[in-house]
Amino acid sequence: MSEVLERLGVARQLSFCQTAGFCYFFRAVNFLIQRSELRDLYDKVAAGERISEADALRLFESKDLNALGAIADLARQKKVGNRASYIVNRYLNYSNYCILSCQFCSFARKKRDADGFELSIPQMVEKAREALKLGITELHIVGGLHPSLPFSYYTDMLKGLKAIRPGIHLKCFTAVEIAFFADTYGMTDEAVLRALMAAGLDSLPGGGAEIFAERVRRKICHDKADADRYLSIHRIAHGLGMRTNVTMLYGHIETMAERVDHMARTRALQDETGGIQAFIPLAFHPDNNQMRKLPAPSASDTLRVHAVSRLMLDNIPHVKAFWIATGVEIAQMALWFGADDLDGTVQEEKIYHMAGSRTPESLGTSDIRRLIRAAGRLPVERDTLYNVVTPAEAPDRARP
Ligand code: V47
Repeated sequence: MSEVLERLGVARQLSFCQTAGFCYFFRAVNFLIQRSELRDLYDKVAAGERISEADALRLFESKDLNALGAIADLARQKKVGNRASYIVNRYLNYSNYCILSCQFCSFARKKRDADGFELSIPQMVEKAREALKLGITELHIVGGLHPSLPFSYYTDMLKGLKAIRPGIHLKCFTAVEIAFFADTYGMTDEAVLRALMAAGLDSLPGGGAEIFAERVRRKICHDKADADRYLSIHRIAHGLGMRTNVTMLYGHIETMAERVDHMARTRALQDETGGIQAFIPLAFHPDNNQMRKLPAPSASDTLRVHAVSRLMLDNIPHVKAFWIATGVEIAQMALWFGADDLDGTVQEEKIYHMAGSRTPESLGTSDIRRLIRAAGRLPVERDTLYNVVTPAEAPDRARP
């Protein structure tokens, strides 16, 4: 057993009592797995073999949530050991005006709506300046597909933000926004990415993926860039040296097979480029949108999605639990179901809160570190590229 703990990189940090506790824990897991219908998949993952799409479907359909969690936790441990990361970041939306009409969206507004907004570049810069005082290392910036802003708005915004702090990481614009810029301003997707990178763009967030299956896209976001275009833009971004994330919006009309298909398409792109840093399951929120008759996904479904993501996406380094989407408590539990990262301090969030999220809009670093420790993990503050900013040994007090 001590060999196993050594391999997982935790033995040196444990007292004798903790080591004994771990031994009992591993025996209990072993007991549970030996009796599970998923035992062959545990053996497969333990041997470092890739699970198939049929295996992933079986995992989704299994009632044995404990065994699924144990298998995903094994895969997570092999990747990152006992650490769980978080980032000190700020979300910013430049506008909620959008020409699309996605059925699940509670954020988008038309120009005629009284509660539409768009921020000027000085307003964006001011919000970023305030956030920098709180120690953020990343700005995550997205908006709707705005009907009339010129392309220079986006490049000037990036330049303005870099001018305040050249080292700040700008993770901005989903692949859907990139496709829209290309179509609107008569540019190729690559030319858009190159122009934005020259202005300061560092990486792409994962939004806009929803569910890749055409059947679902036709019903919930028929006028949005399709899956091939989304994946192609990520492929181009990777070719230009950028890292990206991929998301999956789950818990609405998609089937289990469509979830697996979404993960399989993501895995295939990652085999090709290696440029995806994190996969982020996003729990559907039904308030104030056209799919409000659907229930929100259950806690067990959320845990299952994180676990299967970890197991299917063996080539993606991180699975992020976005606590604003899952709820804080379930995000913490997801750390035992394959997730190794909690995003983030956030500070201001509109997309989920307009759709009914009841979480706070922000978590302090001390809160996140305590959540991670209480889940039995070592909290590590990371930057966008997963370099360590604050190690686990640092005291759990808030940064200025
Ligand atoms: O693309 C919109 C989703 C996404 C709803 O890359 C909804 O690090 C649930 O992409 N219920 C935006 N989801 C958020 C996003 C994200 C979040 C955290 C981290 C990262 C990252 C990216 O939110 C949209 C859409 O898929 N969304 N409306 C809703 N009612």
